[in-house]
Amino acid sequence: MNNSSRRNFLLHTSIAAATTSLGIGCSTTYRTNQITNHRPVIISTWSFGKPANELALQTLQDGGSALDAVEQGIRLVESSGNSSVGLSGNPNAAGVPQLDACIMNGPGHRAGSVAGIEGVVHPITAARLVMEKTPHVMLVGRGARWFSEQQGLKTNDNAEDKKRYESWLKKQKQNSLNKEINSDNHDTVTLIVIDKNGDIAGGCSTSGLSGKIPGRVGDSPIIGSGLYVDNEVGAAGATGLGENVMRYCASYQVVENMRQGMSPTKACAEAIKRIARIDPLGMNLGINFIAINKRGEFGAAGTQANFPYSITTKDFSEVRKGKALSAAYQKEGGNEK
Ligand code: SD4
Repeated sequence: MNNSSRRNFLLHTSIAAATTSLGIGCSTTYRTNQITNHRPVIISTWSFGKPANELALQTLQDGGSALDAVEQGIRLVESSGNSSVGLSGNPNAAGVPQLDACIMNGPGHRAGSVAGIEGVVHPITAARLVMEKTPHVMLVGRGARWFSEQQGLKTNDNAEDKKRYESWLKKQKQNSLNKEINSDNHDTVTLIVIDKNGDIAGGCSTSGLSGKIPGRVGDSPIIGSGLYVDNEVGAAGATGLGENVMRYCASYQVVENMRQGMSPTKACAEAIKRIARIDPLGMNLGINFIAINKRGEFGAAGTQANFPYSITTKDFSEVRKGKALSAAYQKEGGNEK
């Protein structure tokens, strides 16, 4: 395909995708008297999510959609020099940061993702463009990079910073590839927004496990694993060892738990307990979840003690601790009664 026919293909397919999505719209099953005045609410993983939440809130206040807010918030983390998000993220075993990201919009139940993408400054925007401009959900590797370039996204191939790689290598040299999978060498920004009308959007962005085998893809770009949004019920997202999330479609499970009536914190905790009952690792999973329901109630839980998550509303913006399942109970959880 030459460049112009490729462009035509993308244009044609984006029209097809837009047309298809018009027919899929979800209607809410929540009665209006269940809606509280919590909204808008923005929740994200880790303390570095707080400035991202605040930018997301500003985006809403400036008239942007929940989806715009998610994208802007995550872009901030991607360009903040974070060691596990964006091109400043830790490299894989070949010295290259390979990035994963996804985005999901509640209205229309649409999603886009990129995995194993190299040299693209804002993978979250690439994921959004996959959702909006193609009939596909996921693009990987060189194809994802090619598509990003076609869409005019900023690239930077100097991210393979030799010094950074060497210093990282020095720290890692006593570890085998398997040993490197631990809770100290990875973090993901997962950010979820519910706007004042109750529409929900979410996204994830990460460089994944540092020192991963090139081509390894984690849970973050996998819809239902690292993130799931259901505009009728709520949304959930993950951070931690992707291998222990993606084998259980865990974010989907958290949302389904909320559908059954569980609060967000309980929904996260029960999903983890369910995995731990089956998994040979037991509670030693290295996984954490955030969740929000249609009413704007939020919560978090993880196998990590003191898992920090960030929460922002028009009244406050702060870092809280998720409910810890494998450590002594502390004052944790969300805002549910
Ligand atoms: C992954 N879940 O690639 C990501 C990494 C992460 O906290 O979230 N770390 O497995």
